[in-house]
Order: sequence, then structure tokens, then C-alpha cells
Amino acid sequence: MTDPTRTERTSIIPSEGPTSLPLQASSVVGTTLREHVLAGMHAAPGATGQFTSLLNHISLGIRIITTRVRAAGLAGMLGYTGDTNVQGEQVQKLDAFANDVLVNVLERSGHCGLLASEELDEARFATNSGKYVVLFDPLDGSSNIDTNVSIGTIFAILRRRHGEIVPHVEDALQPGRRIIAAGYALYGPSTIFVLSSGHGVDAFTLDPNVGEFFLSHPNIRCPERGNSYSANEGNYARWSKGVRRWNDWVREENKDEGRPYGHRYVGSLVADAHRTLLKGGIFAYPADTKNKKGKLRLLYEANPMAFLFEQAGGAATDGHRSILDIHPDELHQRTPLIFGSKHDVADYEAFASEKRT
Ligand code: AHM
Ligand code: MG
Repeated sequence: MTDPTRTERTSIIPSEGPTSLPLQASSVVGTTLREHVLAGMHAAPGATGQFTSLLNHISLGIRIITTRVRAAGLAGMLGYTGDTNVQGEQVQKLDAFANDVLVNVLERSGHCGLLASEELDEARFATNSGKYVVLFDPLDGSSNIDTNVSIGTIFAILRRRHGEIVPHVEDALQPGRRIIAAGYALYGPSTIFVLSSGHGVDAFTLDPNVGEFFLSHPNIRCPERGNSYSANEGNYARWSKGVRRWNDWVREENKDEGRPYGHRYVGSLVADAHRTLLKGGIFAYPADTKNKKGKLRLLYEANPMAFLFEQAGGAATDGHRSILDIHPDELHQRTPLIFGSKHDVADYEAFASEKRT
């Protein structure tokens, strides 16, 4: 009998030299993240194990952060440190903790040349010989911590640019098209680690008793069209005419076209993204008269999500162009961010550009 949990897919870490590691889709329930990544390494001719090691260190960081998030109310971790981050926001203790954990595991991996975080003003050099760049938001949605709403960690991995002997801060400022792997961890009822190395998207669920991530959602595909939209409609009056028109349109009654769409908005990017990835539909955080460049950050929020959605057959845009095609100018650059089912994103772009009214 055919095992329905098996897939024939083989995912390959992007080519280029001996650092390339195929992530073999040993997609059987019971497969650990570690086994999945290791199988990929064994299938890659000339693989050095560095990428495998880097991913395993990130996974360790996420497991450590999980333990603190789970115990937040008990361990006296709620409340503010009193510091403000580069965005001018108060840093909560868990933000600082998650940042420290990820910086630590990345430095210890020995394979990260440069890292950048939402919680660090500047990019940080890690290991000179490390060929990878890791950009991350250690704990996104942290304003939700006090009310026990799901939060997450988001990351993207790039290679350092060619020809450099030591890392350079500019290594962080590469367009999302050059991402070789990205993922997020969602700290919800369970902790889920969603990962793509450029050939599809897989999700692993943490068994807290075992302390391992097990493959739970192999080869995720985002439906081509959904029936829900996710946006902070409190900003309606600040949106452009085109975006307001899109919002009116998704709420209009049209039985044949499946409208109105349902409204779902957690206000925690990873939670809204995960639902949209699995169920389809659209998430939109457009620019508005208050956040003229958008609110979300390109390098460690928008780009990893865009990479994952494109890998799952979805799309991500700033309203006019693919998020992954944006050439960054600065580390903490913001962007309008819209992602989801490809037809829903195309509809949004048509309204936002006023090609459709
Ligand atoms: P943060 O990086 O400071 O946590 O803010 C990002 C969060 C996202 O998780 C979420 O999508 C968005 O901000 C919600 O913004 P708003 O409260 O304006 O709806
Ligand atoms: Mg964030």
C-alpha cells in the first residue's frame, strides 16, 4: 500500500560550489528536522556540513526560545527592559532574550560571517570564515506577549557576496532573490518550524517531550485563491484610494466570485502568515499616511515571508513589484508587504495600481 505521507520531492539547497546541500525530502511522519537536513547533506556531492550545522544551530535557538516563551508568565519574563531598540520601540525581556540566544547560537556555529537582527542597530560580524549571512527578527509580534497571543521568530540565510575574504556589512544588503533558505518559528499552541531551502516548503512540529522537531507538513502549497483577508482595517482612512477600493471589493457581496471574504487578523505577522500559507487568502500591510514606507521590515520580515510564499506557489508584493526584487538600501528598511494566494495578490496589485477600480 502507498504511504500517503511520502512524497517523491527532493529539495536542493541552491547550487554553487561545495556548500550546496540537497535537502532530501525524506518526507515520512517521524522524520526529525535533523534527519531531514542531514539526509540533504548526504545527497549533496561535496557538501561540507556547514549549512547543515548552521540550520541545526538555528533549530537549537528556536527550541531554547520556545522554553522561555512557554514559561513567560511563570518565569517573571514579562515586562520591559527599559531599553528602546533602533525602531524607537520598548524592548521586552523576551525580545532581548531571543536576540541573545540567536546571536549566541549563530556565533557558536562558526559558519555565520555576518548577522543582523531587528534588535541590533548595526549588522554584527560573527566568524570571519563563515560564508553565510543570517538576518532575523528574534521575536516578532512581541507586543502580543502580554496577552498570550502567538508570536514568532523569522529568519533568512544568504551567502556572503563573492570575492570577499572577510564579511562586509554590505553582505546584509542583498535583494531577497539571493536568499538561499528562510523560515519562521510560530510559538502557538505548538511550536512549528517552517523552512524552505529553495525547493518547496516543509513544516516541522516540536514534540516538547522529546525536544525534537518532527516533519508534520511536507511540501506545503499555498492555495491559488483563498477566501479570507488579513489587514489592520483601523488604518483604512490612511490608505491610498486604490488600497481602500481593494478593501471595499473584498467585502462586497458577490456570490459567484466568493465574496465577501472572511476577515482574519491576529496582528502577529507569523500567525497571520502561517494561516495564510496553509489556507490561502491574502495578508496586507500597505503603506499609509502614518507609515509612508509601510510598517514591516524588508530584510528580516518581508523577504523571508516572500521567499516562503513564492516557494509554496504563492506571491508577495509591495503593491507594484515582487518583494524579492527590491534592492535594499538600509538594514532596517521598511516596506509595504502583501502576500498570499497568487490570484489574491494579483487582484490586490490591480486595485493598488488603480488599473482596476
Ligand atoms: P514588531 O516587529 O515590533 O513586533 O511589529 C511587527 C508586527 C507584526 O507582527 C504585525 O504584522 C504588525 O506589527 C501588526 O501591526 P499593527 O499593530 O499596526 O496592526
Ligand atoms: Mg518584527
